[in-house]
Amino acid sequence: MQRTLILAKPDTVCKHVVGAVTTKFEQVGLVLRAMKMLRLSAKQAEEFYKEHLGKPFYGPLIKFMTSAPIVAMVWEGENAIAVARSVMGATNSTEAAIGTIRRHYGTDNRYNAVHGSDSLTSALREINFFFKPEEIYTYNDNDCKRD
Ligand code: IDP
Ligand code: MG
Repeated sequence: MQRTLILAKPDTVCKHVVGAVTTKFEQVGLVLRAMKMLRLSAKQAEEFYKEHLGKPFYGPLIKFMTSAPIVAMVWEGENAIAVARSVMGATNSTEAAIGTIRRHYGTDNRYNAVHGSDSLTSALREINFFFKPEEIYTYNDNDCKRD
């Protein structure tokens, strides 16, 4: 089983579509293991996106990511990283495939609704960035069956 870190970005929160976005991941069979709302500080956003330091979109990206709260989530499943990226669609919302989250809820290549880890290494780093081990929940479907 693989885990991936997903962020509902500030545009998703401000448009009140966190639920709709979350549903998309549930619909492809991924399982929610952790979730929290928070507002990134500039320092946190800079650290999170440090691989993009020096690129022209870095400054505006930090401004966008700190403009309102986000919702961080850990989703788990077979090939969770690739599955989540495929549900999300391409970085530029206008080029994302029809039916994807970014095509539906994003606006352009910055305001693109969601973040998703792009590799196993990033997923590990990004999950640890937002969650302590005890904030990630393992459970199975039978745990909440009626007696
Ligand atoms: P990804 O989110 O699809 O993995 P990355 O290349 O890792 O895309 O870029 C991180 C984020 O930076 C994107 O999700 C988007 O918000 C923003 N971004 C990427 N490329 C551009 C661009 O060319 N213009 C403006 N913003 C961009
Ligand atoms: Mg990326």
